[in-house]
This record gives sequence, C-alpha cells and structure tokens, in this order.
Amino acid sequence: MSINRAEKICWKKCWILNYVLAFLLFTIWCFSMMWRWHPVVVYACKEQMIYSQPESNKPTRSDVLILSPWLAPIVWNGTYNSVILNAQFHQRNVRVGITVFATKKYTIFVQNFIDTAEKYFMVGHKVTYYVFTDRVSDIPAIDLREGRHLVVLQVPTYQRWQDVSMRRMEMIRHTSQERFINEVDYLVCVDVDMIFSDEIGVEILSNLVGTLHPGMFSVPRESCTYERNPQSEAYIPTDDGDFYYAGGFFGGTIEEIYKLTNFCHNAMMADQAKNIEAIWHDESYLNKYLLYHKPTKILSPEYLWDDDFGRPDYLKRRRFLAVRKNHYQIRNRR
Ligand code: UD2
Repeated sequence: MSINRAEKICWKKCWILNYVLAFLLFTIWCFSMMWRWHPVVVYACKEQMIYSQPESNKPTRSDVLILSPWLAPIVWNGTYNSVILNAQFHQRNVRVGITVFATKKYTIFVQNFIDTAEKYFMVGHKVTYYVFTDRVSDIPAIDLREGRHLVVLQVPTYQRWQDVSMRRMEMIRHTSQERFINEVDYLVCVDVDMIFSDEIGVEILSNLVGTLHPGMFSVPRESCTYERNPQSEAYIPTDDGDFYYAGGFFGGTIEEIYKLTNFCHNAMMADQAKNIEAIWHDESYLNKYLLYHKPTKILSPEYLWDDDFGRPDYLKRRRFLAVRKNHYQIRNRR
C-alpha cells in the first residue's frame, strides 16, 4: 500500500512538472510570435509598401529601347514604379537643385516655369531653384511648397544669345564648388523657356544624366547634328555617336556636373581661341562629353518635348514642354 502511494505521488509530481514545462514553452512561443508580428516591430523592420510585383517574363515596354548598350536605363513612362522610387529617395532625404538661366528678356519665362514646377517637379522632395539672372528685380516672389526654396543669383550677361547659352557651363561649374556641393545632392540643369506639364520625379536622378533630343530621336548617327569640324573640341566623326542629347536638360551629382561643365567650358574656350564656335554651341560640347563619358541614366523625349514635333505613338506623356517664342524678338532686343 505504502509503495503504491509513493508511486502515485511521484506520478503526480511528474505531471505537474510537465504542465509547468509546457506552460513555459507556450509562453516563450507566445512572446516570440508577438515579437514577430507586433505592428510596431514590423514597422521597425520594414516599412510596408503596397505595389504590384514586377513580372520577370514580361518586359515593361516593347516599342522603345529601355536600356542602353552600356546598361543605363532609358526612362520612359511605364518602365518604373514611383512608389518604390519615392520611398528609396525619401530614406536618403535627397536634396535636389534645379538651375535655370534667365537673362535679358528671358526673365518673362520664370513665373510660369516655377509655378508649373511647383505642381509637377519632384513633388514631396526637397527642392532648391537656382535662378541665374542679370535682372534680379525682375524675378517675381513666388509662393513655394514646404521644403522648397528659391535662390536668385546675379550674373553678368552677354551680348550674343549664343554666348549667354554657352556661358551657363562656366557659371554652373563655378557655383558647383561655391554652393551646390554644400546645399544639394543632385543638380538638374534646364532651359527656362519651358513649362512642366506632367510629373517629373526622382526617377530622373542618377550620377550623370542626359536627355534624348526630341528632334533627333532614332536618327542614324551619321545624320545627327554633331559638330563635324575636326578642328573643333566638340568634333565627333560620322562613324561615332550613339544618341543625340539635348542641351536643355542634363543632370547628375555635383561632382559629375562639375566635371561635365568643366570639360564643356574649357573646350569652348579652346575653340574660341581658334576662332571656332561649334554648330549647336553648348549642346555640341555636351554631346561630345556624353559620348565619351556615358550617362548612367538617359531620359526619353518625354522629359523634353516640343509640340512642333507632333504627338508620336511612343510618346505617352509630355512632361516638360518648350514654350513657343519669337526667337528674333526675344533674343535680339533688350
Ligand atoms: C537649344 C537648347 C539649349 C542650348 C541651345 C544652344 C534645348 C531645349 N535647348 O535652345 O539648351 O543648347 O540650343 O544653341 O535643347 N538664355 C537667356 N537669355 C538670353 C538667351 C538665352 O537667359 O538672352 C538662356 C535661357 O535659359 C534659354 C537658354 O539660354 O532657355 C538657351 O537659349 P534658347 O532657349 O534661346 O536656345 P534654343 O531654344 O536654341
């Protein structure tokens, strides 16, 4: 009898120990699940975004080239997801500078340029407009969204419009060292006689960026209007060249923009000493530079369009549009 009782007590103890162990294991499991799934913990690990999954066997566009032979993306509507890109660039708290020159009569374009940029350019990101002008008092005060600033910089102007256009390289080079390097991460350099008419966001940012000229899209290299004078620093032989880039839209990091503008300005000065001026001024030197220093991203003509070129099927969006102007009147009278 007494052995049976001792056995019973022993069994009872074993069961209690099992229950305690099971309870402990269950508690540990509960804590581990809470840690894994608690929303705060999830948020800290990964900020969830909702977007459609890319399909590995389905190209995003089949009507246009979306990758250069040196593997630089060519940015077209439908080739990127701005939800993903915005999140990536917000993580880096990116600061974008945009330069425009408005000397002499070109100051009339500034208001519309900035008003439309406020609506479409880098919305939600930090932006600084750098307006270079010889007529500071003509630059209107414009209401800007939060995180956006306007800096007006006084510059000399030149008699000939060609010199105004070309000297932009020198002034951007100078300001890169003086202030851009301390104030922004990327620079976008554009013409002022333009308006934004659709979204342009962080999809355009990269180390070195060129834009396909709308008038030279898919033109064979020998027909591109590169500089063909072998004496010029902008010379490109007929059997060379891959794309023709527009002078009115390029960009990159400050270091890359410094190198680009430094090359273009020095080449222009060397040509000037030889009494040579390249056929399309700064645009010709830009093309020379980008031919031998391949851009890391290329913008499609959606990013620089002129309605004089019509509305081809491949053009799904017109994001940055040339303003019609009377060239003679605007360039030649003060
Ligand atoms: C094209 C290029 C331009 C440049 C030029 C060189 C495009 C859209 N534009 O423009 O970038 O390469 O050819 O031939 O690819 N400016 C003034 N005041 C003046 C004259 C010019 O501020 O009195 C500035 C202004 O920012 C203007 C830019 O220089 O947008 C270029 O001049 P343009 O627009 O008259 O030259 P365009 O249209 O031939």
